[in-house]
Amino acid sequence: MVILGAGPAGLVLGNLLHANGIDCLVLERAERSHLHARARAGFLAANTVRVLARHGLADGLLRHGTRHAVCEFRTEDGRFRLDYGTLGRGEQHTVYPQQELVADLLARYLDAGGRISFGTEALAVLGAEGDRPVVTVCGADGRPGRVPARYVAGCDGRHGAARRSLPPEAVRHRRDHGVSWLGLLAQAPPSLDAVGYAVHERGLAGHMARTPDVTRYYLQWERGVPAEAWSEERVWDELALRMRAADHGPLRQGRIVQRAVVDLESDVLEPLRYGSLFLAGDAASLLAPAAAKGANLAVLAAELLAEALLDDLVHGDPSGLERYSARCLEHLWRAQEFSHWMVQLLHHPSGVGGETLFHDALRRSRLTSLRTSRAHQDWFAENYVGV
Ligand code: RFL
Repeated sequence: MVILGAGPAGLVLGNLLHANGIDCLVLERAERSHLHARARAGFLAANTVRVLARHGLADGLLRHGTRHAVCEFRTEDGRFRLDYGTLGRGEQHTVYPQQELVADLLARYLDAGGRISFGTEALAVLGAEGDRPVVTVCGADGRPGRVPARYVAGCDGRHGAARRSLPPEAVRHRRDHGVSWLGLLAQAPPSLDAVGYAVHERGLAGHMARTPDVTRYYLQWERGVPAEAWSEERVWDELALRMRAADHGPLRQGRIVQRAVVDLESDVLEPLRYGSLFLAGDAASLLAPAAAKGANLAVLAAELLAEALLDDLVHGDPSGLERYSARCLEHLWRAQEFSHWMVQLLHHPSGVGGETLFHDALRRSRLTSLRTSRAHQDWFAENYVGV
């Protein structure tokens, strides 16, 4: 079994297969130190924690993660909080930085004797339509190589080799939300005890705790403007303005240690199986980060794929592999639908004229409904924490 990519999807899959006696090789383009430092997600859904705990992969996050169950909306019509841990299914997030999770999964896999080749870039998956595919690679020494496989799991993200190797008939459902964010990591404690979404006429500002000393902020950002364009002072001023700090309390500032522009795009590949090649995680579907779902779906897909592969490789039953794509797509589309709804909730539509006014009034009405309707709040909570 060859797994492309050592992110959450590839490492959960590798751990599950290796623990059940399947020989795996993970090919990872980056060095290990880079994976330990790559800060991305942080909010893990209750089901993600259950999946990881079920397979003994949750020790670190259960020990060091923190529980989170409140979000606060700040809008032109005032402020309201949703205690989503008491709504819907009564589930909470566990906040645990993605790079810590990846470090835990890597350590577990390597300690158990799993094989991984760092600094090795997969270039293409050849012969996926048959049952003896080959992965072409560029090794750490720069030399080309060929790695034969029985099955290949494409867990190498949206720009990986798995996607590039798909046949022309592969369908990519795609949506550009027309919005960009400047994602920031600040060396500063959280400013509020909730996820903060400030919907402002100048654009969204977001606040998400990561650790007691590190906080993620987002600023809606003009597309094409480089991440470094603003000074730290200007960034903090703008965050304070959009988060209405003058009314609701100051932000706890600190050094900005990471900046990246994210264009909000979503896509879904269909199907998720091409002969011996399977897609999981961001390689299968990219989710706009508005609803913090990507890493959660990556873990879920990895478990679904591991179950199907084990049925085939251990019990000789290939029916799970035939069902994998449909099962996974059902979860992906539900998450995409909620994520799309969140994008529309959180941003003023761009443009001028009657159509823009119409969409903006809808957005306001959605926020009112979310503030006042218990049924709507239950729906929100179930989808916000659920995968
Ligand atoms: P990853 O994590 O991108 O890992 C893919 C791995 O593949 C390697 N790779 C290759 N290796 C070999 N050959 C090649 N040709 C290769 N090409 C790539 C890469 O080096 C990498 O190690 O994909 P995976 O496993 O599918 O996991 C997906 C998640 O990382 C992603 O969905 C989340 O980070 C999205 N996301 C969030 N998700 C959440 O569930 N909760 C959150 O709070 C959350 N916050 C975020 C996010 C994503 C963000 N960015 C960067 C868009 C916040 C941000 C800012």
